[in-house]
Amino acid sequence: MSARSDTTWFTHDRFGLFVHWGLYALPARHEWVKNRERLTDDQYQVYFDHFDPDRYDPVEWARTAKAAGMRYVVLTTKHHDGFCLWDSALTDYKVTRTPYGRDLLGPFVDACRAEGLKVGFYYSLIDWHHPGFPVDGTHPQRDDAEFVEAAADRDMAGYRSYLHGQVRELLTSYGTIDYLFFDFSYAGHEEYWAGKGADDWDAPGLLALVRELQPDILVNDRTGIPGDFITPEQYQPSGPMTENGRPVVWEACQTLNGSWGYDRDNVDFKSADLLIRMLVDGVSKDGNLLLNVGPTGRGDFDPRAVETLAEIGRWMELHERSVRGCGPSAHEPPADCRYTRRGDRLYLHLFTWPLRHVHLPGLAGRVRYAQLLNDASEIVRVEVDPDQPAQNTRMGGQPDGTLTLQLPVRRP
Ligand code: FHN
Repeated sequence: MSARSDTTWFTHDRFGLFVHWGLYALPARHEWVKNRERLTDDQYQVYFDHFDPDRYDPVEWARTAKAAGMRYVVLTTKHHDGFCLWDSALTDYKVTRTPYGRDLLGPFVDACRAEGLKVGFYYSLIDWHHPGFPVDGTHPQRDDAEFVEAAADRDMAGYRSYLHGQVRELLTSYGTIDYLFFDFSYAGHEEYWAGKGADDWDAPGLLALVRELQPDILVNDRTGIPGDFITPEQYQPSGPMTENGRPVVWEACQTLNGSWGYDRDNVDFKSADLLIRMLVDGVSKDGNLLLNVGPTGRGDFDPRAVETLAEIGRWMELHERSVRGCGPSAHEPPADCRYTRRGDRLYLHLFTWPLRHVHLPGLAGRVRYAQLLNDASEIVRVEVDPDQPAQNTRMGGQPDGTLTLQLPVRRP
């Protein structure tokens, strides 16, 4: 078990930006395009030969993230296709050999730091390009016998050494890195593939290396052994998450439209309203939200993503204090509501509207003042006096210590 880092900044910040960017931005139809369409290295090479993101502007990325209320940014340094966004000494399959010709990570790190954002790297354990990696379980469609035999003869030990070497490069070339998202371990599947997990990566050795090089870094759980936080993907846990009965730090990662990489023709974007609810829901359950954008092959954020993040930012301008530094409340909220709490402040989030009243069990006599966050206008409390049940009922209160709030007709 590797020592765990201090997660205070992480559970304070609550909201981060995930960026999936690489060669797959050019086909622009999902970051798994090489797998899903069974593209050979030669067929995929065309994207390498035309990768030249002339509009790449990590300062703009960082400012967009910050304006949305995000306080850390996680960029794919290498995804499953094996393409490296930095000048790795261990491979030629890297951005400095493409027409773009320059390191992408250094400017990204500098831009995030300049905006006061924490820096995160994503690194794929899976590598469909490296000759040593047995491309087995990551090609679920490729169940043909000769494929499985071919996978069996790969030099996994050689790949493991490459993997550790690249992680060393990433954690020694760009100063302090705050967060590391490894991706991902997967179980075997009967006759199809052997699967890959902690033993294949030498996860204990890998995490020991990570903590030696970056003692304060936060590492996720996807090497196959526990890290500093767990990573529910594209779903919201039903409550605070635990491991062996103990609360664990967690972060849900979500796409805007079901694709992590830029997916030009996918119009199925989640609304800002839904994403804000996911953020609030997560905080109410002591979790974070890592929301993803897939930049285009020229380096721009998808304009649809920019608008969604801007709308979230407008909400955060007025409501940030109900998310930042907040966590769960011991009180059970009413249906379609969430509580977030920070110190003696309790924030009630109403997921349905309009309502004339909302009844808050167990809070009678415990709330000194209630206000709307957007304009600080008072919300009238209908106090409940257990000694005057008749009075309470007439005033719309409940004789069970429930606090009733009278809500404005106009939605804030
Ligand atoms: O296969 C990847 C996927 O492309 C994406 O990077 C997500 C992000 O968490 N992780 C894997 C799927 O779980």
